[in-house]
Amino acid sequence: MSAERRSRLVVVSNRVAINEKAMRAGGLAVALLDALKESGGLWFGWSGRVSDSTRVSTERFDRGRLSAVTTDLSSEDYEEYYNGFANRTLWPLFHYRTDLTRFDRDDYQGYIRVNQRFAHVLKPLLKANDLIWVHDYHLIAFGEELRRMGARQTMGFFLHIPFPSPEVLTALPVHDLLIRALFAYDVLGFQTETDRHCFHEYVRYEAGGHVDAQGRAHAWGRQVETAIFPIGIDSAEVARFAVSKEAKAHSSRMARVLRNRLGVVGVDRLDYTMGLPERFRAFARFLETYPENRGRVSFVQLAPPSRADVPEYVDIRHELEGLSGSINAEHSEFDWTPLRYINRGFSRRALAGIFRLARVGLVTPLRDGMNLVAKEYVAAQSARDPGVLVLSRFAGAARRGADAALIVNPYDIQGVADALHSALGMSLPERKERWRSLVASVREHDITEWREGFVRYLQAAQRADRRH
Ligand code: ADQ
Repeated sequence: MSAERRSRLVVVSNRVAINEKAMRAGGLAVALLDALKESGGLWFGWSGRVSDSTRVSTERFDRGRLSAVTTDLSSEDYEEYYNGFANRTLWPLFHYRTDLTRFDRDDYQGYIRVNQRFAHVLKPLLKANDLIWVHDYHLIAFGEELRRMGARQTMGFFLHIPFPSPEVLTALPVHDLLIRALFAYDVLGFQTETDRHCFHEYVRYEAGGHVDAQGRAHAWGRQVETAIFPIGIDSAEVARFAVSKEAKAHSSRMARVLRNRLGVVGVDRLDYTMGLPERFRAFARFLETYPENRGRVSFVQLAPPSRADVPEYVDIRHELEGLSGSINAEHSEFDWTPLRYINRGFSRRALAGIFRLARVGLVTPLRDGMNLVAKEYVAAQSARDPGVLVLSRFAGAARRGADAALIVNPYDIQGVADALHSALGMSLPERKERWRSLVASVREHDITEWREGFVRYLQAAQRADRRH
C-alpha cells in the first residue's frame, strides 16, 4: 500500500452530513462519504445545534472506520459567525451583492472565534499524516488558526461559491486578513477559471504578490497551489431517481395540473442570488410578448425558504409573494394558473420526476458558484423526449460543457422571455441534439471526478511537502 493511501482524510465543513439519513441522501454528502470511506476518515463541523454549552459529540459509522465529530454553537456564535459574517457579509459580497453586504467588526471577531474554536477542537484529534479538506466560505480562517496551533498536515480548501473580482472584494474592510488566511492552505480549489482568475488578480494587484507558471500564488512570504475542480453530480443516480416510483407519482401529479400544457420548472433555495424576481418578470414578459402561449404554458417554481433569521431573506420572500400574486392576478384564466410558486422542499426522487416532465428547466441565478440543479435537470430527462435547459451565464455550470443550453443574461428580462419562447418552440430533433451534448458532459464531469481530482491534488501536495 502506498504512503498516500494510508493517509486518513479529514473533511471539515460548516455542517456535517454524516448520519444514517445522509448516508442514503446522495449528492455531495455521499461523494464526501465515499472519499472518507476509501481512507477511513473523520468529518468535523457544526452539529446544527445552538446551545450555551460547547458540547463536542462523536459518532462512529461503518464499523468505526468513519467518525463524525460535531460541536454546538452558542447563540452568540450563531448570530455573529453564521448569520452575521458568513451569511450577511461573505455570502452577499462573494455573490457581487455589495448592496446587501453588511459589515460589523463584532461579527468578524465572532467568525474568527468560531474558526479558532473549531481548530482547537480538531487539533488533538489529528494524526501526523492526515489530509485535511476544508469546505467553503464559513471556514476560510480555519486553516490559519490550525497552523497557529502547530498543525503541519497537508490542508486543502474548496470554495463552493464564486470568488469575486478584487474590485468587489476590497469593499470588505478586512479583505487582506481574510485572503492572507487562505495562504495557510497548501491547495485552493475553485469552481471555475473565472474564480481562480479573480483570486490571482487579487494576489497580483492587492497583495503585491505574483502567480508562477504552475498557477501557484505567492504573497505575504507564503505560497499556495491553485486549481479548478468544477463540481458535478451523480448523474446515474439522478437518472435512476427520475424513473423511480416516487418520481413517476410526481410526474403524474404535475401532468394532471398541467393538463397537456407545457411545463417550465425552476428549483432553487429561496435566495436573493437566484434571480427569482427577474425570472418571474421574464415569465410575465414572455406571456405578454408571445400571447399565443397564454393557457398553453405553466411555470412551476419550487423554492424552500432558507436562512430565515437573516432579514434580507425575509425581504426576498415578501417580494416574491407579491410578485407571484400580481402575475397570477393579471394573467390567470378560470382554468389556467400561469405561475405556481411553492415554498417547500421535495425529495430528490420527486424532484427528478418533476424535472423529467418539464419541457424547460429555467436556471437563472444572478451569480452562482456552480448550480447543481442545472445538471440534475439534464440528467433527469428522457432520451426520447428531452427538455431544454435555459441557463444563466453567471452560473459556474455555464462555464464548461454547457454550450448546448440556451445561455441567457438573467438581468435581460426580454432576453430570457425570448429564450423561453425559443425553448418551448424547439423541434424534437434539436432538443435531442442539444440534450445529448449536455448529458455527455454531465456524465463525464461527475461528482466522482470532482472529489477524486481534489483528493489526488492534496495527495500530490503532501508528497511534495518537505514538512513530512
Ligand atoms: P448549494 O445550495 O449547496 O450551494 P446548489 O448547487 O444550489 O447547492 O444545489 C442545491 C441542491 O438543493 C440541489 O441538489 C437541489 O436539487 C436541491 N434543492 C433545491 N431546491 C429544492 C427543493 N425545493 N426540494 C428539494 N431539494 C431542493 C453551493 C453553491 C453552488 C454549488 C454547490 C455545490 O452555492 O453554486 O453548486 O454549493 O458546490
